Amino acid sequence: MYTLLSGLYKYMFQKDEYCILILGLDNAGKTTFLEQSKTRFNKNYKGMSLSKITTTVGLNIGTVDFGKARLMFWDLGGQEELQSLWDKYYAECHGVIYVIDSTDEERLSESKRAFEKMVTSEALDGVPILLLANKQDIETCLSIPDIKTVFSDCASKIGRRDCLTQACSALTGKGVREGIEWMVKCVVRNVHRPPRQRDIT
Ligand SMILES: Nc1nc2c(ncn2[C@@H]2O[C@H](COP(=O)(O)OP(=O)(O)OP(=O)(O)O)[C@@H](O)[C@H]2O)c(=O)[nH]1
Ligand SMILES: [Mg+2]
Repeated sequence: MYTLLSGLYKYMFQKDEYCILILGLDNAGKTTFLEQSKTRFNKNYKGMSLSKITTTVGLNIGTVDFGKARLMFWDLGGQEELQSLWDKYYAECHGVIYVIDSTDEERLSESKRAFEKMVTSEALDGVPILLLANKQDIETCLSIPDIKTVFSDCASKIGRRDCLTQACSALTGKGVREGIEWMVKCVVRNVHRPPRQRDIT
């Protein structure tokens, strides 16, 4: 009887919380992606105007619920001097969304270097990674195959964890739902990083 009641309590008043880091170079579109996600998935969220977003110096936080799962997003600043802060969050996170500016061919190798450094961190072993090829609404952007080719030599470092490259426009919202739904599926099935239980009363 106790087990039944505690199970019912958990079902009704607790969420499985998963922390998702949003990383990538400055100007990639991380905060725009976070705002777009909050607006799309939270019915009563009155989003800020996407054009008013400025560069992130600290940390932006946002949550999105998917049934019993709650994703807690941590959006960090991508400027070079802020990248040294990224690894402080690795041990606590359940998934990483790595945002690439598909229009910035010049900085693509810089983005790849930052990605490689991140993905080789032991504290992120087995954590699913979503590579978001952002700004696909701009006609002159690099295609997904082009980006995959540049990142292909990271394959051995990515290893056997879940990893997906997803075309996206944080500005228009295209690809945002697909990316987040994929991430939910991956973090829920990853037994190596169980969620935190959070009361929602
Ligand atoms: N066209 C287009 N512009 C975008 C898209 N996503 C973001 N932007 C623009 O790119 C610029 C940077 O966006 P942010 O979301 O601030 O980038 P960020 O990655 O959070 O940057 P930092 O906070 O400095 O690390 C802004 O002018 C956005 O409007 C997109 O999908 N399409
Ligand atoms: Mg930002």
